[in-house]
Order: sequence, then C-alpha cells, then structure tokens
Amino acid sequence: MIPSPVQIQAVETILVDVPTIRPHRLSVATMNCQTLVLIRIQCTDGIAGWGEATTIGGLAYGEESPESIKTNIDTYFAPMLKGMDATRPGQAMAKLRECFQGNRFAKCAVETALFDAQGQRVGVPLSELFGGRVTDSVEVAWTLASGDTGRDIDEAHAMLEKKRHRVFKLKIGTRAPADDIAHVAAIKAAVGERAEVRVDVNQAWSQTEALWASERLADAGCNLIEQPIAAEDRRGLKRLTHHSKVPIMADEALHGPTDAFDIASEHAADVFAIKIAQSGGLTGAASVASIALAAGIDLYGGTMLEGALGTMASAQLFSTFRELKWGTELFGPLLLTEEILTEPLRYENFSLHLPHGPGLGIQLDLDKIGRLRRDSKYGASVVKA
Ligand code: MUC
Ligand code: MG
Repeated sequence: MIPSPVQIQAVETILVDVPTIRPHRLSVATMNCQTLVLIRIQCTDGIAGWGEATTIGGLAYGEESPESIKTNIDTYFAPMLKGMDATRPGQAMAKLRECFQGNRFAKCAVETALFDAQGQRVGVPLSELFGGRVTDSVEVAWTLASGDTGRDIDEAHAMLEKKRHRVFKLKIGTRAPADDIAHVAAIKAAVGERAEVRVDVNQAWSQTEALWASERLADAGCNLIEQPIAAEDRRGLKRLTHHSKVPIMADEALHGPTDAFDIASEHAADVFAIKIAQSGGLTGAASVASIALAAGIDLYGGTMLEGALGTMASAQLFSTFRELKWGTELFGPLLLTEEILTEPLRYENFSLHLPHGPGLGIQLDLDKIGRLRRDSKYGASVVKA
C-alpha cells in the first residue's frame, strides 16, 4: 500500500477532573465533580485534532467509564489508528467500527478529533463537513438539580435575570412521585410564563407511576417528560407516549441509529434527545436526527455534561439540523468550576453562539489542562506529539 502523505502520528488521551459549581443530583448519581476524557490526535502535517468522550457519574449512567474509555482508546484504538490516512476520517472510523465492538463514547471522541483536524486542514468549521450550518446559535436549557426546591427557584430566577436560560429541566425521580410533582409545580408557579419547565426522570419510574405522574405533570405546567421509565422498556415508552398529554422524550433508550429506527417505527417517543456520545459519534448522531425527522419525531440537542470540547462538537452538529424544535441543553461547561479554553464559549441571550473558525473553532488552554489532568502530579507533559 502506498503510504498516505498525511498520517495519524500520535494519539493521546487525558483525564481531567473538574469540580462542579454545586452538587448535581440525578436519580442515578450525585455529581460533585466531572471527569472530562479528552483525546488529541496529532497528524504528520502538523495539525492536531481534539475530541471528548465524557460520561456521567463514573459507571452510573452508561456502560463506559472515563477510565475504560481511556484504556480502550490507548490499548486498542491508538495502535490501529497510527499510520492511517488522517485526511479520511470516514475510512478510519469504518475500520474502528469493524474491529471493535461497542465503546460508543470512545468512538465519538476519536471521530470528533479526526473531523476537527480535517476541518482545520480544509479551513472550514466542523459543521460544514456535516451538511452545513442552518444557524449560528442554539438555544440552551439549564438543569435545576440542586435537590432543594427553594435553591432551584433562586437559581432559575438568577438565570432568567442574566438572560442565560429560560428553559429549565428538573431532575426528578429520587423522591416519591407525589413529592416530585409538588417540587415541579412549585418551580413552575415561581417562574410562571417567563420560563418553560420540563422534567428528566432518568428511568426511575415504573409504567404505572409514570402514567399517574404524567397527568399531574400536565396540570403542573410541565411541557416535556424525559425518559421516565427503564431504557429497555420500549413497549412501556410507546404506551406512555400514546397516553400522556405531555410529550415524552427518549434519552437513555437511544443508543444510536438502530435504536432510533426501532423507536421511530413504533412512534414510541415524541422527541429524541440526540447525544453525539450516546450515538457513537457525530455521524451516528446525524443519522439519528435524520431518522427522527423522517418519522415526524422532534429533535432536542442533548448532553452528557461534556466540557467545552464535547459541547462545541455537539453544537457544530446540531447547528446543521433543519429543525431543532426543543432547543438544546448544551450547558456542560457552565456547570464546571474550571475553564479549559483560552476564550470561553459564548453564552448570550439564552443561546450558545458558534465560532466561525475552522474545525471546532476553539483553543484549548494547554497549561490549564496540564495542571488539571489526573496524572499531572507525575509530571506528565501536556502533549506528547
Ligand atoms: C441526562 O440524562 O439528560 C443532561 C443534562 C443533565 O443535567 O444531565 C444530563 C443527562
Ligand atoms: Mg436525560
């Protein structure tokens, strides 16, 4: 085989532990810290692409942990990627998918880095490699998840005041359903017509609890219910979607295009929370969006609470969707106490504004990452090209 003039030269993965601004309580875990899994792919033309594969609560939310993502990329993906044609991200990803099962998050990180590098190489934003932007900004919801109703109300008012967010997703499912309904009703009453209130149950309810609660959530003014029951319970989700007055959104039930097709063909959800990591990468997420739109299912741009890198990768893709009816929740970097970019992402007027530079269009603060990385006390360099 004639060697490609531009090859993948080195692959480095970095774990970065960043405390959250307050405890973030989900029914599956309480987060006090987020572990960002960053990947840097150095190419022989001097271009380096970056990607991210961050999950929630270690192994509490998904099947991959930060540590497994790092180990599997370092041990299996990196040796295969080295020497491959860096100008053909599609070819490299096809090989990874052929040789390695699962590991959607790890594959997402690699794909993001390859497309970031390719965008830089050809001089266009990543969005232009995925069909082209239809918008330069996406609306961003905020999650109220302090675990305390009064504190959540104060937080909502502060966000409205700053024009940062006017859509609030409430994490529920840890209390008794009746207590959760009271919590939602109190927050909706406090914000009134100034804000939308939605809930994410993270699979905590049974079908009967969800049916009971959906009626009361409608009365409380909630306008979207996310993944109320177990991810595997497709029939239950369909039953709920057909009975609930409040639209039902699939989140954990969606692990890429095959799940999207199954759910769409049964119309077992009204809305899809599209996540690049859950979909196995940007191309998988683009397919999920196409399936949803073809089936008359609305789109919502979801997050795994990634830092700035994964957030911008998601935004670049979501900006290409011809419809994004329920907006996005790309607030991950705002939940973290540390900034890892030289210039923070621009959140203004309830939206995240996309940059116009090539690739992801962001600059990482390598000194900061060098200080924050989990292995920094051993004196590791930021970048081993
Ligand atoms: C989830 O289940 O949607 C997204 C926002 C948030 O607060 O948690 C995540 C995960
Ligand atoms: Mg969710």
